[in-house]
Amino acid sequence: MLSHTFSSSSTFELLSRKDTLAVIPLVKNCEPFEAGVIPAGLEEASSQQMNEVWTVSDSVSRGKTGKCYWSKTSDLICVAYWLSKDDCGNIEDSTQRGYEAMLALLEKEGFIYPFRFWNYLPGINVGQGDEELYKKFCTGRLNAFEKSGLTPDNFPSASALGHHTEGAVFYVFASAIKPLHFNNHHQVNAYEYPRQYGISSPSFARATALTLQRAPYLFISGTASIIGHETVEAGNLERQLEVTLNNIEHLMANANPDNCSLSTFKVYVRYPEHIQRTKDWLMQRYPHVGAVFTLADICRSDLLVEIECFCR
Ligand code: 3EB
Repeated sequence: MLSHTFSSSSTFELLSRKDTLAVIPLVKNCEPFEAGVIPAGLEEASSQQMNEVWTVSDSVSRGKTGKCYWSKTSDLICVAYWLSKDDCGNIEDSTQRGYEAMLALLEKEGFIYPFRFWNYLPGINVGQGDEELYKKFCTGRLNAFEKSGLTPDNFPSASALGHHTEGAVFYVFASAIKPLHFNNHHQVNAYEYPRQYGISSPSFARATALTLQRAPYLFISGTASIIGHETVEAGNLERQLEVTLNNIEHLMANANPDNCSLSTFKVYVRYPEHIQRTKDWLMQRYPHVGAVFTLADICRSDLLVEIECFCR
């Protein structure tokens, strides 16, 4: 059983539990510390002490191989890889190297199916046109996927956000059994976005389903106010929330083979002044879904909010 919870307990206490796969403290630093903890540079929106916790029912082993920090059970591995401030000076090459290292470790450990990636980068919207940092990250990621033989129909679900500190982190969940990836019929497949969004399209699926030890899960990628390939409702927070949740509901209805239910939201809000309105909007409509709110830059500068989901 995999579960995703939010806890204000200390990171050390959470890590001391044998069934903790990963703790993601929502803190400003983005650097490795010890296997199983992933400081990702993302701040909790109201500066509360908060950790995201992924818990399993087996006992977890943890370790470090080269620059990869990992934790695993018999059917699931989590691997994290950090870039230093200097590495981020050449984000394209550093991303490619990082992804290659993670994919090589997955292969070596026998978890050959990456199914969910998170990417947190500094200055994600810095640079004009094709020079934007996010777009260079996309090229590095695609190069690594192509070198490893991963084709678009096998691209995993993902989120890619900007934090406000130095360094970057990528982390991935991977399985030994093949997951099922889905797209959203109301959106152009991300890996087929037209040229105007960059030299290399973003390499991710909209949602990924998999069953571990007979329990089904659905991971929904970071989802935003995009229809077709275009941002809609630029400048309007509530309408962007509506389109975003319509996209999520479409995936719940059409990309959800085991009929999982929404369990948690991880919400990324660009502007601090939008936090309360975002919380109010979601609390009114989804009171039973656990949610954590972070301040982050979304990879298109006209997007105000992005939401990812874990369903079980
Ligand atoms: C979008 O739908 C919004 O590059 O890994 C969402 C989720 C977005 C993942 C990624 C980007 C990524 O295009 C942005």
